[in-house]
Amino acid sequence: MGEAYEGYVRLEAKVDPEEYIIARFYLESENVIRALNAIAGESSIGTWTEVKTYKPEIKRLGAIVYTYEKLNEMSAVADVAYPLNLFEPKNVPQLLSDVAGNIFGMKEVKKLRLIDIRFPEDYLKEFKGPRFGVDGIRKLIGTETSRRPHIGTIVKPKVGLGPKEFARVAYEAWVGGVDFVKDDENLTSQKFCPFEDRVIYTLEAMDKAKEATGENKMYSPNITAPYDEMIRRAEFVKDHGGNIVMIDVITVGFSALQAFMDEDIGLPVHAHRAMHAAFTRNKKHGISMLVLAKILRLIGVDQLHIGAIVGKMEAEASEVILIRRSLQEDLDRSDDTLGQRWHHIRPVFAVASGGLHPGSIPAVIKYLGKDIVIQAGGGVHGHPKGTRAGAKAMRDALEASLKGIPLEEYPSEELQEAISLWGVRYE
Ligand code: CAP
Ligand code: MG
Repeated sequence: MGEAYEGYVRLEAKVDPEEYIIARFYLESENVIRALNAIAGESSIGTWTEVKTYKPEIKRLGAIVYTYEKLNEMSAVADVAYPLNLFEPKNVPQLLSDVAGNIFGMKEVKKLRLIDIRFPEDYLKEFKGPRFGVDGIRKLIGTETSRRPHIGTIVKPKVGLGPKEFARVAYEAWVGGVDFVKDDENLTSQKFCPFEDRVIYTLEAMDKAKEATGENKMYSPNITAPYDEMIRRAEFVKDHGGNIVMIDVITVGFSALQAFMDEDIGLPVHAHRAMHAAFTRNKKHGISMLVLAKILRLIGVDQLHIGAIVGKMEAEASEVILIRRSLQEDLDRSDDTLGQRWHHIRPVFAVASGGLHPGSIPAVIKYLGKDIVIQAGGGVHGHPKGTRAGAKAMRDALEASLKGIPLEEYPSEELQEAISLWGVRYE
């Protein structure tokens, strides 16, 4: 080991999962064993040839392929153990440069997908995880006892409304019955809707909506920007009485996200995952959403988009269910994963979004349970009677679903109109 790409496949090795970070890969290669050696070598201590600078004691930092299963002559699933000393504590960019770095581009592999990752307690302990998480956000809305799903909307059109129009639409949605209003991922601070104006008007509208409904509400402005500006925007939201912010967590980058969390600004973070599908979607190459979700829980986002199963975005039910579980539960190996115990790291509120409408709610709850924010943009503002009616239809659909009443039988004009337009999904 350490000498070119050889000696990393060690099926006899005893691997204590508390002493390694373990990564599970799917790979395709003309020579599976050579590829496994290349993957473990390049992602730890090796390179393509022997080097004169190598010292035997460096071997202890080498990754170990301790189990693999060939699916056919040219593909396999393998578990690779990375000694903890290979990693700098609490440095997610470094973690990814290691286990998800050069290896995706090596000639030895035709395809490579990081399917799963498992962190031992020693690695987890440096991270704080979500400061609010499921229970913290439930406290803000007042659903600690009912434990019902939260209903949200994204103001639509995605961009184009001015600050006052935006605030008016948000008000209509809150009064209609949603708990949570958010900016879209591509709305930040464009000329037609400057961030500060939008936040001021929308938080004023939120106060009025709280008074009108007697309910707590949340507004999540999108603070995505270069780092310093992101901090400035978060402080601005806080100073104006805001109670959550949204970040496009992939496009801002892991370094910015980690640093932002360490500022401990005191607001929960709604994580939008725009761009994730560039590397999560291909089932044979890239990084799975499960891995991404585990990393984001570690870094500490409080709400995370996971896919809606019955919506407009590609999402396989079994995968989305597993992602939801990994955000909120400990997993063990019988789940056909590497397992994960989360210790002190709090659960994350999962978010189902993308192409949803009132009629989607029974299916979303069936698949994803109640610790979920169910969001609809088009499915609220596209209601024939407008935003307030769309929001009411969402809330009525939630009530009906929680009471086990078929939506078609629920006495709500707004809901019935929504169903005639978009239908109902029970699964
Ligand atoms: C939903 C949404 C979200 C998607 C992204 C949108 O709007 O705001 O960005 O949910 O996908 O713009 O599409 P609609 P995901 O309700 O109008 O579809 O949640 O899977 O990351
Ligand atoms: Mg969006």
